[in-house]
Amino acid sequence: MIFYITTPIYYVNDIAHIGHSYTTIAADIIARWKRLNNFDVFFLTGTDEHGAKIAAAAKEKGKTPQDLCDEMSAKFKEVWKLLNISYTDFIRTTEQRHFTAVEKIIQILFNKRFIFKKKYEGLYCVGCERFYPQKDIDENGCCPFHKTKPILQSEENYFFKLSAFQDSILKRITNPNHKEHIEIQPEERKNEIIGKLKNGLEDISLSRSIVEWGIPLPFDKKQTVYVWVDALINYITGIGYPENTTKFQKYWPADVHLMAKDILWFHAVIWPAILMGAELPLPKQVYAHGFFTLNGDKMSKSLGNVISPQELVNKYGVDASRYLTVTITPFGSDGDISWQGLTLKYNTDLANNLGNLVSRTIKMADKYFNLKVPQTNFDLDLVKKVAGFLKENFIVNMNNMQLHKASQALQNAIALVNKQIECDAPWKTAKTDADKLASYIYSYLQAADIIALYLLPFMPGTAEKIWHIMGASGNINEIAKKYFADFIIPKNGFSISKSQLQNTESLFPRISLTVVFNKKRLK
Ligand code: ME8
Repeated sequence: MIFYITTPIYYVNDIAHIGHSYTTIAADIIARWKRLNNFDVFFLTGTDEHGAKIAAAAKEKGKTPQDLCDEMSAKFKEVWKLLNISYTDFIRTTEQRHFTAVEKIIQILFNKRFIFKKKYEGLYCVGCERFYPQKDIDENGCCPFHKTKPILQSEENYFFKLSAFQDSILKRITNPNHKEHIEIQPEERKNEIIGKLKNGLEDISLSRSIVEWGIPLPFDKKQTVYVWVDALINYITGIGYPENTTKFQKYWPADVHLMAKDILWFHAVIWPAILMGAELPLPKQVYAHGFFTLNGDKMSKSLGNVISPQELVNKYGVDASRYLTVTITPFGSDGDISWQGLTLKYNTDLANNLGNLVSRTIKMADKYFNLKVPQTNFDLDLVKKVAGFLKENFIVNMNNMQLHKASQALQNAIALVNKQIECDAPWKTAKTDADKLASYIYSYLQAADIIALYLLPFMPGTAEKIWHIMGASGNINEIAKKYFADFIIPKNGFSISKSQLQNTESLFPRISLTVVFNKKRLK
């Protein structure tokens, strides 16, 4: 079973912020989930390094564009390492392999007469790297996204006959039975795309004569390939196109292109048109999640209100940052975030719910059995309940990219065990029935074990830590793969060691909200 997932390739004019890490962590969670389900996963991310925006950023910093790209793409890689992102490959559009792929695709489109020369005048937003038709400019004459005035540019460019693909794209998006169906998610964003498609498609400029920092057109070296066309092709370069046919055929078409709604149009319309023009299969799904705002404002460096992944990690640790980033808003919808909201969720879900379950179970094992819990008359009821609940509520949501719902199922499963502990009141049983007490605590350990397996995609380090703390036997990843194949509850021996007791305390220390209400950060 093959699974190919991509993130956008990010512009290197700036460093990664929480918006970029949102998409990348989400893709990582899905990639890890698929691996646990025994898929052969290819997970591609990378950096978008050409175009006017990058050239301008380099000039401003007094660097060559290539130096800026080298420096910034290395920074993106560092952030992904920090966040434990398990990508298969990291593509940079300045790599030779990408030049080869772009030249090949452009030449095919040219040979098939989908490219023609035309004089064009239009309003160009460098921030978006695109021309805007007058009707899409806002009432202040600005780009609807960047709120800056686009520049009137007049050029003789090569154009791509996007209009030729209008009907075929519409059919492929709207008809789920089409053999080349592209599923656009979520539904409301699909409807927006359909609406726009029905209004008609205009041909788009495919080259720039005034942008030097790009890939020269194979048939006219005075012009460079428009950065968006260049960028989209990364999805096939990354899996070996055109030179490694075996690898390319193994992974293409992509199962999911993941991104935010800002760039859905490029992925849902322009990319399929390029692929159709080149007679290549279309991606199976394009998923556009929502946009984060911070305390009600668009995040931007100029407003000074950007949350960086490093800041998050400093405050919450790696796994909690992964968890909070992807679960703080419903996946697919826009959402406003704040330090206060993140910390509240940290304390509720991680310190109080998950951390508490692990810590109280281990403490009881220590207090009542000196960490050696006897396996007498072990009752599986609670474990079966937790396992059944997760199987029913977690998996379906993961497979539908409803990450916030899947994580909520996990929280509910943890709460279920915590509630059972309250209800059993083992501290009372301790006075009367040692066998029953052992069976209680053993069942909490077993239930926490199952929870750790499901926690793996979201919090790989924490899941492994919990596994170790509980002294569960075997490699958690291997056991999880087996578990998700047949759902037979692993019968673990627990050999908890004294040294692990401290680790329990440090899993998720509570964070005081006063620390978060740093006046400088809040408006
Ligand atoms: O658009 N909320 O790169 P980019 C949620 N190079 N997600 C956000 C976000 C926010 N506030 N801000 C950014 C480009 N993102 C092109 C892509 S792909 C062939 C070329 C995430 O650096 C989200 O995934 O501007 C969004 O689509 C992407 O970063 C835009 O990254």
